Amino acid sequence: MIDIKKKFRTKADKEAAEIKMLLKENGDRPVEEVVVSQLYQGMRGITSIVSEVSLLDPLDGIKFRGYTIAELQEKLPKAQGGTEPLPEGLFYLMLIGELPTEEEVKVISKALADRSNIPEHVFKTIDALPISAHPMTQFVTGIMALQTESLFAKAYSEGINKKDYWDPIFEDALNLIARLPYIAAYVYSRKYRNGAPLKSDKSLDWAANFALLLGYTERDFLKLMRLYMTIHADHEGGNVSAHATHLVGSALSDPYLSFAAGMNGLAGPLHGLANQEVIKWIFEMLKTLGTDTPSKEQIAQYAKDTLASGKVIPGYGHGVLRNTDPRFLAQKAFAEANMPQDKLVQTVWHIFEVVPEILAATGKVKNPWPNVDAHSGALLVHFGMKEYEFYTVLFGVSRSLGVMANMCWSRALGFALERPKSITTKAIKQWLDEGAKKGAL
Ligand code: NMX
Ligand code: MLT
Repeated sequence: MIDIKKKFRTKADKEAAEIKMLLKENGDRPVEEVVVSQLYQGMRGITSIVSEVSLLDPLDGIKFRGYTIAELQEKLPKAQGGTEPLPEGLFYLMLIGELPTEEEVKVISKALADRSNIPEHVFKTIDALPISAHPMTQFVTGIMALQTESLFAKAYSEGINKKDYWDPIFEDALNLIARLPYIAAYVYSRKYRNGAPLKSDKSLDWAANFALLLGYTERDFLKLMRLYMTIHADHEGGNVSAHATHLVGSALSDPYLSFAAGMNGLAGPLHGLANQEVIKWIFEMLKTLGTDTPSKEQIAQYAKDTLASGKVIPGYGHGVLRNTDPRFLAQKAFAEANMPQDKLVQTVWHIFEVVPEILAATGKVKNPWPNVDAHSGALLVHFGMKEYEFYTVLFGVSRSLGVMANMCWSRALGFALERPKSITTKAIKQWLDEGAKKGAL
């Protein structure tokens, strides 16, 4: 681990020097034009954040340090006898910027296993919530309770030099990633398994141990968890969970506080909660239609009725993507290989065949194609995890890999407090009037 940390510092020093030069030579150059409508449309398309660990292409989807998901599936180390990449390897790639060796992945797996102890008060804090509390509420409460362990917060209160911020941030990031599966599994057991004690095996890789903690031992479920934890890890810096983590972190809030903020964003139905909404929508459809094998015509009518009642079709559309999400396709390929006859999975595929055309016909939906959330639930249901309110917690555990790697970079590069300018409609009108008078607009 010491070597990986040193490697990170060396890479960060080099990059910091390059950024300094880039700013010296190009700091005044305009990036792009921002039009008035973008201010009212969630800043869509405004390039304004630097995140080094992944980049989203509207057509090709996410690339982690330049590698697509298909490339990661081929190039990242796998568990013995496994078919899917180890998410620890992706974390290494995001952190260091190079593909890891099997040995380096083992070092990360072991470091995470060694750091997974959780103080008792965290569980007691979760226990103070009613069982009925949403799993995301319980998960975030656990993360907040764990903030007592922040090494960065301690170091800051003791007067750490700003040049050294990255070091306790790095340690906190690793500790948090190591501990999250235990908090998530505790919430799952508490809410759905009568508080059955958690079983773990620290010799396993991070995702496989997480599966075990959740009480799932089937080999194919372990494979699914490795895939799931890899594909949900990051989606460049502007999505709500990554951006919220980054924003809060820019105030030098520690990784626990920052990640909790990101998770509160992930818990929204237009973002990560969409994975529960998808399965809920499908289950309601099956119930309404009285069948578990709806025809494409029935699905099409149900989708049209959903739109007519002023609701979104969950799992479809995206703020940046303009094509079928490769994360959807990776899950589809997993299902084709492992459960092609599953009725629910087939329904997901039939929805994929009919919904894009219906959304495109509205004339307003910019991306009628499925996103990552359209497929994930059906895979989980196949293995018996039907408690769909828990799905966003799984997404959150995976997202820690990307946002924590990014946070290490942000502090190592000394990124500034994020504080964009806001404006009133009155001020915009004034500016437009003055521009028109001067003939400038
Ligand atoms: N079903 C119905 N209407 C939609 C959908 C959809 N799946 N997607 C977009 N629209 C509507 C959208 O509500 C907006 O309507 P209005 O003008 O009446 O406000 C219009 O189409 C234009 O929206 P877009 O510019 O295409 O999408 P935007 O960038 O604003 O929003 C999402 C992106 C992801 C929020 C949107 O597509 C959506 O609500 N999808 C369903 C929820 C979902 O699957 N979210 C998960 C995203 C992935 N993730 O994990 O975070
Ligand atoms: C994500 O994985 O964060 C989602 O696809 C949302 C996004 O990128 O905006």
